Amino acid sequence: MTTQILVVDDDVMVSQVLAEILRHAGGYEVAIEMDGRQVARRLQHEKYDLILLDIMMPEMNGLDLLRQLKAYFDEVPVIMVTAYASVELAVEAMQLGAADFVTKPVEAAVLHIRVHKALEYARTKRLASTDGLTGLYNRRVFQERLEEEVGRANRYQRPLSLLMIDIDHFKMHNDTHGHLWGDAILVEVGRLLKELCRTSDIVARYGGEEFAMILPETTQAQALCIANRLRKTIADHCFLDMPVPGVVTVSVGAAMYGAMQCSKTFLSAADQALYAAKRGGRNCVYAA
Ligand code: GH3
Ligand code: MG
Ligand code: MG
Repeated sequence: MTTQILVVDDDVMVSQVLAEILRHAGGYEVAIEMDGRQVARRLQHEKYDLILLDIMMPEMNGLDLLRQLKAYFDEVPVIMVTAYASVELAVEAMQLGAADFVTKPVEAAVLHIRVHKALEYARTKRLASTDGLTGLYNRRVFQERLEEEVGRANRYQRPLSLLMIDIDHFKMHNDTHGHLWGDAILVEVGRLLKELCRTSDIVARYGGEEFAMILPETTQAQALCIANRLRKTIADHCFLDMPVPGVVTVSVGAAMYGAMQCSKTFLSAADQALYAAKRGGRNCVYAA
């Protein structure tokens, strides 16, 4: 798959030159956006592996745009393009989370190296934070994010909920159809979970056939509603060209964060609710 790069610069000459340098290197597909205000909207529909971002633009300051990108599209590395005289701004950008910066006039060899390094770093980061099979966050990221969200819920007295989701009789799927079939079910369940949640929710593969979902700003009633929607969607889904639904089902345990609770007891509450759902007959949702 070719690497997709978005060049954001209001100067038509500069953006053309940057795009040409990258295209000439080969292996990159380059798009140009001259209006900084359009970038966030573009990223919602188009997938980019890297962004080259001009610091000085008339409609929107590059640093403000960078803040926005880091808040909503943190996984996409951003390299700032700056005039030689504004290196302080580039330093500020690095503090805000830019992957790197290049100064104008941009030298082809320098740009190649910086882009290559930023892409490599993003790849390494992705490998360290996601599960290789489903592409969801791994357990380590889940634990970190849970700590963060528990801290936030405590500080600002905000609602926070947690779902533990386990595929029912998964061993039987493996034993009957083989592990590749089992793997494909895991991928499909992961995809459905991701599709059904909000962008602010955190979906992770907790272990084998167990998934976890952190739902910030979500009350118990809302969490149960989401959990039931997930459960029903999966139960109604036809997996892997199987003509009948109901082949794969999940049990869900839901817990709402209680003031001053630690992340461990919060997680344990959701886990106990999950076991209750298993005892209660599976393909159901139980609250802690
Ligand atoms: P329950 O309804 O009680 O959850 O039963 P279960 O069969 O789903 O639970 P159990 O813990 O007995 O079995 C889980 C199985 O998941 C066993 C393990 O081999 C399988 N598993 C774990 N990770 C993977 C994986 O990455 N791929 C595949 N194919 N199977 C996996
Ligand atoms: Mg299971
Ligand atoms: Mg299990």
